[in-house]
Amino acid sequence: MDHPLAALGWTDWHSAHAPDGATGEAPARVTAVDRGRYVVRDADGESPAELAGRMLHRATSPADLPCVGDWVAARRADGTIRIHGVLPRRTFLRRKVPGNDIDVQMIAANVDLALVIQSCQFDFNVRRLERYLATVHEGSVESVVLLTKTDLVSESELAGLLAAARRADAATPVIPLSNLTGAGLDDVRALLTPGRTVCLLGSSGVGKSTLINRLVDGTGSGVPTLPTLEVSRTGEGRHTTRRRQLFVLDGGALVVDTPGMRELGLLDAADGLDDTFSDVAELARRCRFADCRHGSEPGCAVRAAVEQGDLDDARFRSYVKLRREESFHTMSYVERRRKDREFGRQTRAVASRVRRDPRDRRDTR
Ligand SMILES: Nc1nc2c(ncn2[C@@H]2O[C@H](COP(=O)(O)OP(=O)(O)OP(=O)(O)O)[C@@H](O)[C@H]2O)c(=O)[nH]1
Ligand SMILES: [Mg+2]
Ligand SMILES: [Zn+2]
Repeated sequence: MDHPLAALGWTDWHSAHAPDGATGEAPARVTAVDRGRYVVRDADGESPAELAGRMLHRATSPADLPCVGDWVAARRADGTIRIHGVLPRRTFLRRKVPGNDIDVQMIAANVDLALVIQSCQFDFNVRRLERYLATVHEGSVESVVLLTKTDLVSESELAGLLAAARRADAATPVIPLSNLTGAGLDDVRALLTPGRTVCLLGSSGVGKSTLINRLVDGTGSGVPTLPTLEVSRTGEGRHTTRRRQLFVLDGGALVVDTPGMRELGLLDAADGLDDTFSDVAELARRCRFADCRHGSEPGCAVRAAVEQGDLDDARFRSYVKLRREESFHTMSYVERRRKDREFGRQTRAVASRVRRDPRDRRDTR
């Protein structure tokens, strides 16, 4: 028999990996996060929730706190719901925190399928597509690319864009879509099976919220109509959606709308890159040196492929650039965490000394 929470995306994996909760704790799914306030959903419906103080205290990175799509251990008491822990994440979407800070930010968790969306009209960029797909694959999330606003380009332009998008990752299907005419909508609907969690990703203005509105149109669903821009020719970058949110569609699929992201910094995504650039990774296996950076090393199979025209030069350069960025962020992150841990050790050592010898206390002020 199906788990009672299967309709909300709970799987056998979650049953197998959930730790034994304390009595009175039950799993609930986070559907929205807004400046420290949470909304969770279980079989009884949606309710506001707050973090147990201990959780906030113990978190050492934003990634330790619940994000949309997370399953959490929730406890009801005195009319409020408190979140006592984040249950293991089967999959995740995350990025480097924008700006100079080296830390991870969770975009969503327990996502089965990411719809990576670009608009044919102002937004199309294969290099950015590669970046998004690397992030998605790093978190073990399946991907489909949607090219929206096909109503604004000619058939031959569209054919060119589709071919370019397919080259970003040979294993990821690409669906052309117009929210205006409805062309391609059935192909998207076919992906929305009951209990499947689908997250929409892409720049501001590509039509993410408009698509969700189209999907719930006329079904009498409990999902509210999402704010989008007035129908406009471009609709470029206005950041209409403000927060990530998970909705349950009438057909039973779970959809996460996200605000358009300006930056998608790669952190700890080497496998996701190699997965997306499987053609380059395959060639790299034939380089003379196992740690070849495909620069000036002799016997580099990747550069040889570029020279022979077997590998697109722009794609090669994109790979090298993303690899470099990824390893820089990852190294900085590891270094930062090491310092945090050392600092933690020092403060704990001082604290235990203080407990042993109260005279030491003045030193800790
Ligand atoms: N012509 C055309 N316009 C579209 C299509 N899809 C969306 N739009 C328009 O594009 C604009 C932006 O759409 P939104 O759905 O708000 O975009 P979004 O991706 O949710 O943007 P953020 O919430 O800012 O991240 C609106 O004016 C939509 O009407 C489409 O397929 N064709
Ligand atoms: Mg939106
Ligand atoms: Zn090489």
